[in-house]
Amino acid sequence: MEKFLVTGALGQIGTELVVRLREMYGEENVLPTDIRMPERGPMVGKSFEILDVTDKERVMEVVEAFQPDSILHLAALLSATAEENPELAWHINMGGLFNTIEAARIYGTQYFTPSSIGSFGPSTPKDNTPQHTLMRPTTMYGVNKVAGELLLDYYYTKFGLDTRSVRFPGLISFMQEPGGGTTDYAVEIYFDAIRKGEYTSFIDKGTYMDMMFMDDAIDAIIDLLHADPEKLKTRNAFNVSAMSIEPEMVAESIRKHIPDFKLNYDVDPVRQGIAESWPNSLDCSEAKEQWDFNPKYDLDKMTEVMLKNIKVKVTEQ
Ligand code: AKB
Repeated sequence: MEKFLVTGALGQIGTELVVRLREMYGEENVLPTDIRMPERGPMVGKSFEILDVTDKERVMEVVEAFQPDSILHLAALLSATAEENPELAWHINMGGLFNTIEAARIYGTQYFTPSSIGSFGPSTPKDNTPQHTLMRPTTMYGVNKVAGELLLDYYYTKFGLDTRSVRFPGLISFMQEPGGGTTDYAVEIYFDAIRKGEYTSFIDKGTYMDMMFMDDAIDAIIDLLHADPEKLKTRNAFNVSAMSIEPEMVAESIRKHIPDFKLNYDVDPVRQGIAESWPNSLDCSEAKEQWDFNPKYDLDKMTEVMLKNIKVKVTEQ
């Protein structure tokens, strides 16, 4: 049975990825790690390691002890937090990536880490952004993501490391709210729709960004990890997305279930600036051609699942 080590396991992606991997491969074959122990949720009381990815010695120790087949490195600061503290972002995002990819090289594991739409910048073509194009981001997060993509290519070419990655758009989930991202409005809006019947968006009307429901994101990671290596020509990161949306479109979709839902705006100039430097929509054809990327959720289907599950969550609280 394959074994997976996950860093940043208590984050938005890790929370759902660990559950899915454990369902597929068994609890003993998936080791979640993070800088703190889980206090609630499905990881409580199961095997878990405290791991600060900037501590190289400890990264090596945990990898050596668990002997994973794949390292899934998720620990990172998101775009808005990284912009508030660029030095810390460099330390965590680049330090963590370097230590974990080195561990993958030394212990001969497969390596996955997500890139992002944040790797693009204002000079990138905005619509149907190609897989291979200008990448000159103007945020620290974007600089980290481009450097990360280049490292994945470097380790693949120089050391033959089995590197795999995707450029994730905003990820939308009800299990774990994100923190510090530019696309977070698209998650908050659903929680506030249930809790308050209204939402004040920090991203302006008409600002299009790519998004994807978390189920599709988890499928994408697992499918890419198992894709035939012979067919993978892209080793830095594949464009992936399920929808290109802006706040009014999400509000309209919510109103199909909550007709009185109100959307207000109080635009945050920092996050708005970041959003405007990112693409409106991505061309995902290489992911479709090389490993059959095929997201299942469009906006309305996602809205239905989000509202239903958040309602249950909020009622139980
Ligand atoms: C963020 O907004 O920072 C992330 C991302 C798109 O990488 N969700």
